Amino acid sequence: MSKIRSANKASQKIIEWGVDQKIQTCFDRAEKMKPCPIGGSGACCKMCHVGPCRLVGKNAEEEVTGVCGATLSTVAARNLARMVAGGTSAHSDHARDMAFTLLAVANGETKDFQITDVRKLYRVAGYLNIEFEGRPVNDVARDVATTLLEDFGRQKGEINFASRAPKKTIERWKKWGILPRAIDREVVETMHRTTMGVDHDPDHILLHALRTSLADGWAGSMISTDITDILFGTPTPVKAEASFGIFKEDEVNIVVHGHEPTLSEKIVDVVSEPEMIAYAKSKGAKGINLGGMCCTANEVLMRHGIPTAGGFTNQELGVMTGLIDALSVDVQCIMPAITELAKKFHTKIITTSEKAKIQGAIHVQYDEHRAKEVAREIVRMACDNYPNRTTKGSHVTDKFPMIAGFSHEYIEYMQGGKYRGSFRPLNDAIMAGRIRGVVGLAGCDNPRVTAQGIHRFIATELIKNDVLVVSTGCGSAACGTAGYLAPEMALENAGPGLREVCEAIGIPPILHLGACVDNSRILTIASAMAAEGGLSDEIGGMPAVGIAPEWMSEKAVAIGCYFAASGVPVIFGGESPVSASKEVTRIMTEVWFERFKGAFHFEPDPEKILALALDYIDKAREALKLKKYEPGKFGTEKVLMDMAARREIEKAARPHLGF
Ligand code: MSK
Repeated sequence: MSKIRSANKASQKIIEWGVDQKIQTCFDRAEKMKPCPIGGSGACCKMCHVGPCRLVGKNAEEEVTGVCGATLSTVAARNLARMVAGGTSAHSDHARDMAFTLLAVANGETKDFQITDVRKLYRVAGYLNIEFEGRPVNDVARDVATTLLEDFGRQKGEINFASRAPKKTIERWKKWGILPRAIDREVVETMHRTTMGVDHDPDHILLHALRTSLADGWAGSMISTDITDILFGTPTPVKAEASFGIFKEDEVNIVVHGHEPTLSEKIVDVVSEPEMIAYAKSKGAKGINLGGMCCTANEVLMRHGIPTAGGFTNQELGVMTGLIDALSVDVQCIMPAITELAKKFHTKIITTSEKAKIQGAIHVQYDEHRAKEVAREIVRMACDNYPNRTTKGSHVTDKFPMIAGFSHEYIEYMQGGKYRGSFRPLNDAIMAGRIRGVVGLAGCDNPRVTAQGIHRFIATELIKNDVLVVSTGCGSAACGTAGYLAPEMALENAGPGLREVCEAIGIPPILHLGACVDNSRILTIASAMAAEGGLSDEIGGMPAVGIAPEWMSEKAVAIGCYFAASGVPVIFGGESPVSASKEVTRIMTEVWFERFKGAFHFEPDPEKILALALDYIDKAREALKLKKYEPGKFGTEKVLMDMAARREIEKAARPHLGF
């Protein structure tokens, strides 16, 4: 029996098969490649070629500096700020492409995309003070795209969507000078400030890291989420399946992997075209089966119920099933190792973004002006490759049913229907102690721990403790591939208060909100809860916590920072990338909490992550003078309106709606 490297049984089976076959994966590489303790703790400075300097030793914080005199706290703060800049760039460059696609649609430059959700377009136009009544839809879309594109390059002023935050939250940002001007402006300034010989005050550096991260959360990520909803539809609950059993032995299996939804949306469209199916059949397959991986999976899962094979650590294992005929990748979280691995099987790895090529992959250039044509080319390549499939591979059949598709709009709707939707019932349930608090469970899965295992442990323990979990990214994949995103399975574990609320509305206690850019939905939900009243009147002070127990990406660090700056205490698993500096650790936990009511902790012990999260939630309840949480003992407020009652009201209001 080999070591348990993934908590996902299907993943573990494939890993064990790989060990027998002497096939190397990220799990083997993680074991061989021990993290550098100096870089890993934030104590390595390689900003210039006087160094690199290693600020190590017993009293390094007090006694050691780099050749230029930079202290350990300066170095650690600079390293963290650069991670934030990297993460913000990734989410926001994705958002830029979405804005250009919307502009191309509005200008009639592409026939392959349309505006699917006009209501959402109008909602976003409303946030931007763009007139929409009585105007042609494309004119409104053009104004929305153009206005949002200003959020990238504006030199002075404020990002547009900052106004969606609660007033008090905005006041804190202004007081501490961290309200972002524009995405590119803040990222460039981070790179400038952290280059050799510029900003040396760790607190000052970290404040700018927060400003940059806010440009991610309240601009880049929020822009991406909103435009994706406008173009492809705002998600509503949808049934799907998860894990490697989604692959079909007798069909052409195509997997979309990465983050950007534009090409994958078109692949979704073309796989059901009769000519494509006929083409697959001409190659001996019974049809075409589309699945996803990582966050591109989350995008097409949320809107179309396309099944997911899982998150980050499942990508190589997917290839090792021997069943994937084409793996089409776009950007972010794609391991370059997949091309070497694919040589052992028949899988074609296809890169599609002009920003991302991998040696050994076939490159098919995506172009939004001929998106369907590109999608068809990829599907044909997969079909052509089907006859090359051998029996080689670890064919696991496990799969789990799941429900995804919980946009913030749907969460509002499910609490009262189309005409009475609000966050009142959720706030009431929290006030009464039926729901103890809310946790955003986000972030990657990681081969340095038992992959997916900490997500699953934390998710189960939280719902047992009556904490509602909203999840995104590979955190959702870890829950989905365990069967936790099915109402029945998860409800067996939920505490009595949470179970009652979930049963009344017919939802799982873990709500899949989407891809990692969709953490912006959590900001919108928190703002709506603040506006609803009865809890905190700002995001800070809510009984809410963010947890990323297996994070690995710079994007996760940017997310952690924008939650902290918005007022949410955040706990990440694994070793701290700033552990070398007590001062930086103190600023990110104590000082940020005093200023923003948010904090950023790193805690490798899953039990301690859980205890710290519950402690934050209980202390927030106490500060808000809410009923003390006691399992099974609730206040007397009304139970949420159930689905049947909601339908009755809506039928009476508009019989043609047909909900
Ligand atoms: S894909 S950033 S491993 S969540 Fe968004 Fe997953 Fe983390 Fe990539």
